[in-house]
Amino acid sequence: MDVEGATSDENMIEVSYNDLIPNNVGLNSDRALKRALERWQPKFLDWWRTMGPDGFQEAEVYLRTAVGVGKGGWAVFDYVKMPEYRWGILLAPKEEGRTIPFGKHKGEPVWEEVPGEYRALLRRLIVVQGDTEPASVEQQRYLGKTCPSLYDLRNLFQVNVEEGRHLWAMVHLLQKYFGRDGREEADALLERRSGDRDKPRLLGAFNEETPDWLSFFMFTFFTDRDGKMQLESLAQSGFDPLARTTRFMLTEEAFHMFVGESGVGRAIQRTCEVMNEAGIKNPYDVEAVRKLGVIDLPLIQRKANFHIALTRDLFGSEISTNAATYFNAGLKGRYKETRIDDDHQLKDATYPVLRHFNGEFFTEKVPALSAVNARLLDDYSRECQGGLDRWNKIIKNFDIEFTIKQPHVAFNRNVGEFANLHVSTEGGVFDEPTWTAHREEWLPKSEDLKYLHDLMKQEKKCDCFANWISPPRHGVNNMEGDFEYVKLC
Ligand code: BYC
Repeated sequence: MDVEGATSDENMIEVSYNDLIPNNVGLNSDRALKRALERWQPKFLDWWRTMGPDGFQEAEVYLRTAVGVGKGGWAVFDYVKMPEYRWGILLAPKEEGRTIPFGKHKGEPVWEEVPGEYRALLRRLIVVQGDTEPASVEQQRYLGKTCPSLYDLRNLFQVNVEEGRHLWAMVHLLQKYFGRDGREEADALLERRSGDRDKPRLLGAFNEETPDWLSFFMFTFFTDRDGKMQLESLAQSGFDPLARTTRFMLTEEAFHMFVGESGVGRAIQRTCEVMNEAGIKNPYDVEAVRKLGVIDLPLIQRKANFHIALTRDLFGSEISTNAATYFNAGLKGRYKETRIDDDHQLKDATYPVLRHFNGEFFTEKVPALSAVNARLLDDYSRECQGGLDRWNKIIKNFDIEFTIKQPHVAFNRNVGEFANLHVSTEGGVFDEPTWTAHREEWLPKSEDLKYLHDLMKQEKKCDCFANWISPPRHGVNNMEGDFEYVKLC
């Protein structure tokens, strides 16, 4: 791949690809950091080879690599073997004169070094963020074996290598700013394993399996969107290296959500097409729909219910002293903080939070500072709805009566306000046995998972797609339909 050295485009001049570790952080002038990262690199590659995509390490994949951090043209596309991907350390350009945009230090110049009093808090935030990146690669490790097309296989690998780059981004912060404990944390990021009882990943959703491609698309739609919201909140940080790092990560994140939204959309499209051709009007005639080898809409709804609830847990408790501390300290802001019209300190502000008491839901105005997580979750739900509306439009175009909905916010939660409740997708509060008796109406059941498992067969001919999914509207980087996205060896 031709990304040697700096290019003449003004958007790309900052990134050096001649170095062992591509970077725009002047690594050559910081020998201690360079050595630490070069020591970590073989451990990362070892992890990638053992925990990255299983069976595809030698395949040539048509991947994009970030080569600049400017507004236009920041990536190149070419065939790469994944272990040879140029994982780089890229920070968004520095904004001269930037001040801390929120919290008790609002208006002070941003920090270039870690403030001693916030060292532990910052390290925790960076470690939690960093832990999710390799976790998702581990979760998606076996999906290549059942890819519905080479186009989708390539997109999976693109997502995987970029999650790997996001891990590098967090490791750079840990090693540059946190000394010996930062180096230890960087090593531990490669030692925990998704789903491992003894050394699990830190957050719940990252220990779940991603057993099939519908799960993968749901994960990239719902869970990567949490990633986007959390990164956006960290991009507001008064610790400028974290803000600049996460700002650049966000440019890559958009593609991951595209993979999710378009993937589920293409599955819906195909189901509706096939139902129409066969003259099936009733989406609940699951047996007839499954006979045609596509995914019935009620199953898509159950999968969505599962992934939404799991992802909502990633926002932490709706009312959280941790979140208040992060905000007050200027470490983690709200979504699009600088566009919010208030004092950015939340001195007297309140925020309405949905709560529960004795079988009843009610809204309570609580100090806005303690409701930062609740607000982010509300922003998230609004954003998700946009995607659901687009999926529903596909269904409507086929004249099929079915609407994919977000379940009630208290449905199937394990973290926060509603953790110990048994709530239906419609918001009914039940005792545990009643809830369990209805569980299979709301969440995928074992026969659903078996059906999906049996449906997913690898399709590796160029321009061919598994029966359950429609082709995309456009190829990657405008490539024609018969383009060989992955050269399998
Ligand atoms: N599972 O006050 P609380 C992404 C812990 S995704 C297990 O409720 P807080 C990506 C919490 O750590 C985005 N434990 O919540 C997507 C705390 O423990 P400690 C990842 C959980 O702290 C796809 C305790 O419960 N980034 O990037 O306000 C592919 C009480 O905490 C969970 C971030 O999350 C859970 N679900 O908020 C690849 C941003 N939830 O400290 C990548 C960084 C909470 O008492 N992290 N706990 O031992 C944060 O901002 C916050 O840590 C959280 C939690 C939002 C996660």
